[in-house]
Amino acid sequence: PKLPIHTRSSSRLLFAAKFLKQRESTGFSPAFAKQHYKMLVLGGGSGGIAMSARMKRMFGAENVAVVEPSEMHYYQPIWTLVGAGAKTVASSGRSTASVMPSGVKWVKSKVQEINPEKNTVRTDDGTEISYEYLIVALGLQLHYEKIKGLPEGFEHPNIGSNYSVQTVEKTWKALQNFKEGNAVFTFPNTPVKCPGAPQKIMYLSDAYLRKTGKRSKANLIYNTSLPVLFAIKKYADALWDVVKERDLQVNLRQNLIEVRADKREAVFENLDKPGETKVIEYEMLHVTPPMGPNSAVKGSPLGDEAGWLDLDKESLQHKRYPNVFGIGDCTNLPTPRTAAAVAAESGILNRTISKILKNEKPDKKYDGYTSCPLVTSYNTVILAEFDYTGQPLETFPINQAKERRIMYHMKADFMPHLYWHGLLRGLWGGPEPYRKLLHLGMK
Ligand code: FAD
Ligand code: UQ1
Repeated sequence: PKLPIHTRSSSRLLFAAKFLKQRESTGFSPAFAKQHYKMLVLGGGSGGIAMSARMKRMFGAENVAVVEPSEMHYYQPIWTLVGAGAKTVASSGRSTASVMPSGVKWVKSKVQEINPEKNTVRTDDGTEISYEYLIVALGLQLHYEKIKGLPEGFEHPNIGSNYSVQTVEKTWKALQNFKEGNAVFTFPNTPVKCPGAPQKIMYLSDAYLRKTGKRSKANLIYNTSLPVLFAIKKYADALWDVVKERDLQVNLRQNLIEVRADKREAVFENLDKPGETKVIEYEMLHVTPPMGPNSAVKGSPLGDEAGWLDLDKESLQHKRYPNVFGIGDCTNLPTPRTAAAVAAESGILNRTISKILKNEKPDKKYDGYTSCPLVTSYNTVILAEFDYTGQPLETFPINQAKERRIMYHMKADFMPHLYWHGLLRGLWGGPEPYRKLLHLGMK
């Protein structure tokens, strides 16, 4: 005999519940799962967490979700000091769970596809998430594999890279093991995040080798793809003085194309003389990898020709999709990619979104503020700060191109607190108000 309708449907329900429970316990979300959020944030790095904290205040926690696959969140700027043995790698990381604003949904998977025509995002486990507003904060991608011999070359000693958590401690090992010969530092032929970092580690290595009495047996070489030491003249001039004073060799337009780690050879191409290459034998090699846009952005209609998120450089709103916004390293904003820029952008973007919600025009404009604390030794920093115009935009009413101890303490001791407790909680929007205060009464 047929079961009464209600019994049949309740047994089906029971089956469905069991099925879902089983899927949940294996960590698998079924392909048909669908979710909707008023505000969806892609990426839980510096920009993603800062914006999710701000969006929680604007939309309420239950209306905000962050898609981020990584269990750990890293404060990358400290890796410069980790590579030089001045900080531990453990101090750079906290669990993603601990930095996620409470009540905000953490979708622990990877963005596979963004479809701004349909206002949906698909993750690598097949879940489709729809949104009303989207913030893209996916960062950029490192491409060690674009250098012949890498990443497998990292299995050998004497080579390190401050740009990834897997290789940053290898820099410090290579430095400690240094006996005599060439210490080589590279800068790739692509945009990079924190463009000062590739040379900061050279200054720290120089200081370390002097401290340990090995400097006279070392030849420090900075091979950069760029035609300049630093893009902003005021700071470039100061850095050239440092380079001369410390007897460091700088070669412009030299691009690392191959590492023969077993023979400790690095091969560079001369970007001004196509086809001309040079092999340098090294005792220590620090690699800054080629970098490029995030593949999920590049593979979507949100990217510009090169694949960077195509934003209006003042409002941080997408150029073609008005309900899409972006922040940080994944964007095509014409200013160097740094956490300091993310801080300034987070304040502007918050303002832009609040205006859009009220059907008003964005008013506050991002000026391109970015900053690079150029660590020149274990106790000095040149604090570069500038904007879209390439003009210095300094917070403190002193000449920041001068090497200063106080700025080293700011970088090493104060910045991490400002990051974890200010930026990530959506409370630090960059130093602009303080700059204005500190320059009161001045020109
Ligand atoms: P990130 O913080 O890199 O976050 C991107 C997030 O997106 C990551 O969590 C990643 O897991 C996630 N993601 C990627 N792909 C996907 C996907 N498909 N789906 C879901 N999630 C995804 N800045 C300074 O201001 N000062 C400094 O002194 C400084 N020094 C630096 C030194 C080094 C060695 C390095 C590496 C960086 C330094 N920076 C510095 C730069 C700074 O760390 C970055 O600019 C900043 O973290 C950018 O933030 P973001 O949110 O754009 O990207
Ligand atoms: C900054 O805001 C920031 O983000 C939190 C950094 O990243 C670690 C920086 O390195 C710098 C320099 C700033 C700017 C802050 C001040 C106080 C000048």
